[in-house]
Amino acid sequence: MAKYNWEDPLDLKSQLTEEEVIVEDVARDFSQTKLLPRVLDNFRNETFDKKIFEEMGEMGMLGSTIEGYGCAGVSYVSYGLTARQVEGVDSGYRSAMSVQSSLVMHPINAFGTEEQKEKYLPKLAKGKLVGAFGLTEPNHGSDPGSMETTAVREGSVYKLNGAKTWITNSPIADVFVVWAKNSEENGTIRGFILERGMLGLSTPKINGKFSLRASVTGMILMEDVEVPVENMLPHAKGLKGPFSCLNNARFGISWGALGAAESCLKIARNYVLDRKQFGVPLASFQLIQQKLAIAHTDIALGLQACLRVGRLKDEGKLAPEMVSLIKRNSCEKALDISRSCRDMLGGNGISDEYHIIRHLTNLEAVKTYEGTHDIHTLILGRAITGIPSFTV
Ligand code: TGC
Ligand code: FAD
Repeated sequence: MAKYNWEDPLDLKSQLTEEEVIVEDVARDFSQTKLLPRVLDNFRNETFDKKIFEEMGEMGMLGSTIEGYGCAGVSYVSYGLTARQVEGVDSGYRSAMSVQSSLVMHPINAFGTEEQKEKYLPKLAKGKLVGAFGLTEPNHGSDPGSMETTAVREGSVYKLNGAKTWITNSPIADVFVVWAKNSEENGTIRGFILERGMLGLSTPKINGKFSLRASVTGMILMEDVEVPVENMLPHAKGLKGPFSCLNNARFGISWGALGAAESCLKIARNYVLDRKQFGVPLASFQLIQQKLAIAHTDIALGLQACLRVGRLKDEGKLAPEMVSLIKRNSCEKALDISRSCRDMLGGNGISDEYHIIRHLTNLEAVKTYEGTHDIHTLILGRAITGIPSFTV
């Protein structure tokens, strides 16, 4: 009979390849030694240390699934395990990594020319360049198909006009993958690579977030920005382009959110074993044990689902709805877990010294970005019934 290991109840580790175990160990070590010591300061002061990109680059954590161009070329399961470890420290750091890897490097690799790949990918992989992804607009979040940003061809350039908002990394980014409607093609959505310094481009920071304070978020404002025609991504046409990037990022979030939940559970478990009320440790009470058991079960089942989807993705058998299923489940469960772990710490639960409240407020945004919880519900509803219910 096997012995039950509460830290890995369904023996996830035994289902990983040797390479995946090593990748996760490296990511865990990096996250605990390089990220954890910074997080309280970054979160309290709403700052982000740009050096983190170079440090992640040195560890092969940026664009890690890409083959060549200085990237590690590991499996999507490895990418998920890395997100799990990074988000175990803070969702904001995972955000920075996800955007660079899935939303900037992936579209350049999948839809770009050889020249674009050679120009941008090696520097993005090393964290020498920082990227941002502009899809959401002030008037169009869940419905990016209605975007207003335009690209108008004038000789050797496209002129871009419009505004993108809630853009991770934008105030510190060097390179921007921006989606716009191309007037030459009846408003077909196309991706363009913009660079900091282009005239008419500005990236104001959004201040005052109560969530993801260790990640920098801003806008991308474009007023007649002249983008050379060779900066258009030639192999992405229509919404499929940005949506296929979202499949990768949402997959990483599914693992990451559960990484944050695992951290909350570990902190709460230690706390209730130590803290005594009514003469006994809190961990002796049945109501406390029930909270731990629910969190523990949801994490174990959620991780198994992420692993299954990762294996299918690596085998080229992924349907995008599978990603909606795990993104929706992981974020909802992680948020519930963070709330019940916060509760187990009583008053101390609201202090950032104990970390759980930070994860909790982060997970509010994680549940919203990359498709809100309800949008993923509707994607699954459409798949089940065949009836799209996004509009009346
Ligand atoms: P719909 O008609 O369903 O589809 C339009 C075209 O796109 C194709 N498609 C996909 N392709 C690949 N992967 C997917 N997941 C796809 N989903 C759809 C589809 O086949 C179709 O292709 P074609 O050839 O027939 O034209 O589109 P719709 O306009 O009805 O929209 C449906 C809806 C609501 C599900 C979609 O718009 C949606 O997912 N909305 C949510 C928006 C969103 O997720 N935004 C994320 C912004 S980026 C971000 O949040 C980064 S945070 C990062 C961080 O900090 O970690
Ligand atoms: P809305 O679309 O206005 O939704 C508001 C509410 O209405 C939600 O509850 C939603 O579920 C609901 N709703 C909307 N449509 C329907 C419907 N059809 N049926 C039922 N309910 C509906 N975007 C980027 O492009 N790049 C980034 O890097 C990026 N980073 C982000 C970082 C942060 C910290 C945050 C908070 C957001 C980021 N986003 C980014 C934007 C994010 O993707 C959007 O916030 C998200 O898609 C939701 O859009 P919205 O905020 O406009 O909300």
